[in-house]
Amino acid sequence: SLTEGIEQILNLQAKIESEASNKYLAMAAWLDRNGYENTAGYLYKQAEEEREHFLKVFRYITDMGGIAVTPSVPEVQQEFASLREVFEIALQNEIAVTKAINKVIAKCRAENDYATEDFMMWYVAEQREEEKNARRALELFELINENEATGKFELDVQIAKIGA
Ligand code: OFO
Repeated sequence: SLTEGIEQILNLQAKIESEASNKYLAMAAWLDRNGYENTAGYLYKQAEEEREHFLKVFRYITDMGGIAVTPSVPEVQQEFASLREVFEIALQNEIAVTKAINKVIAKCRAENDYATEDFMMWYVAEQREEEKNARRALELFELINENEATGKFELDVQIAKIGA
């Protein structure tokens, strides 16, 4: 079973994962309509992965006898200044999600909920990977000049390979 505090913070995490999915979806759509079809595909896939992260916490709450609350759907950012800005925001979002996960784990420790702590370790590993990928995407902007004629195209191709 879950304490009230753990149930609450897990529902918050579910909401955060669900929002992460919507944020990637909006980014993917922006990329798509601006000609970046490879990175669009990459972020559509990320959107699906975040949806899975959401469902995984959501179902854990019910599996543990708690009440999983379907999160509301807030507005997300739809417009971006550039390809680079998309990935800068993606990295910031991933860092924020990692912090939220760390808070869940801190709460598990405070309440001696080792089952949930164990469950959350999967997310710790996942975040490590996702932050690394977002950082790698930004590194590519140091290697490929986005202001050169073929730079944007090359970045679109190379960034999309990160997640493959
Ligand atoms: Fe849910 O893995 Fe990133 O945010």
